[in-house]
Amino acid sequence: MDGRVKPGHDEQREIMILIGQYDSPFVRRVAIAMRLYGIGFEHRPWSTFGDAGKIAPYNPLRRVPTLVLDDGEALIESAMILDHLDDVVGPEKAMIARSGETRRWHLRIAALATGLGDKGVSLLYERVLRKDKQLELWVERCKTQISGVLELLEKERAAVKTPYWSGEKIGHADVAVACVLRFTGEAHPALFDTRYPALKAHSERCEALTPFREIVQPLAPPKG
Ligand SMILES: N[C@@H](CCC(=O)N[C@@H](CS)C(=O)NCC(=O)O)C(=O)O
Repeated sequence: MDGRVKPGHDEQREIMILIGQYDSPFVRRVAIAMRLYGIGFEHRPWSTFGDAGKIAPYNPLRRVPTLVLDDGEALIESAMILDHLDDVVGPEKAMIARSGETRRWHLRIAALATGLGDKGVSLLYERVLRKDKQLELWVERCKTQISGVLELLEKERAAVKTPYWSGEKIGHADVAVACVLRFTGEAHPALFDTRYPALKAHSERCEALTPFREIVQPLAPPKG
């Protein structure tokens, strides 16, 4: 007995449960990594707002993704979930280098991408939840942060000549960037426009892969 609460514990169940909708770039990123790793899961496409009460027992933050392990332990935060999945598949199969400069580089790209996703989600919530009372200071800040990251990622992706950031094989940074680009394009089309050809090509390459084509959901923002 180690004190951890395991709300999803069920003797009968031996499969993980991924909570969250695929219009979230964070949930989609985790689901695609699981598919690429060949890890089966049950999907609960619960909405963070409409189904908050269902999510709460697993994650009091009422956020997604939340991954319920087969022993009922609930993992939160996409980076932590992926860290666990990497552990499950082992270093040979993991979609990131085990250590060193290459790992740091890819974690940085993924952090820029997920940070961009955070700002895109904030900006979307501001638009749909605060409607005519949007705070201009916050809106402008989010837009500047989003454009700043897109410009940097564009420059860095253009400098990488291999099919993926990590070379010939797709890695976590590639998936994170592609999921966040799709979300940004749907939520804020004026921000992800023709100024980013290398990122557009990256997005198209990833979106053509079967897991990306199968694990997808058009954006359905919360209604205020
Ligand atoms: N840092 C989190 C971000 C996840 C996130 O922002 N999820 C959104 C959906 S896209 C959410 O749960 N929003 C509801 C809320 O934050 O209250 C992660 O990487 O898992």
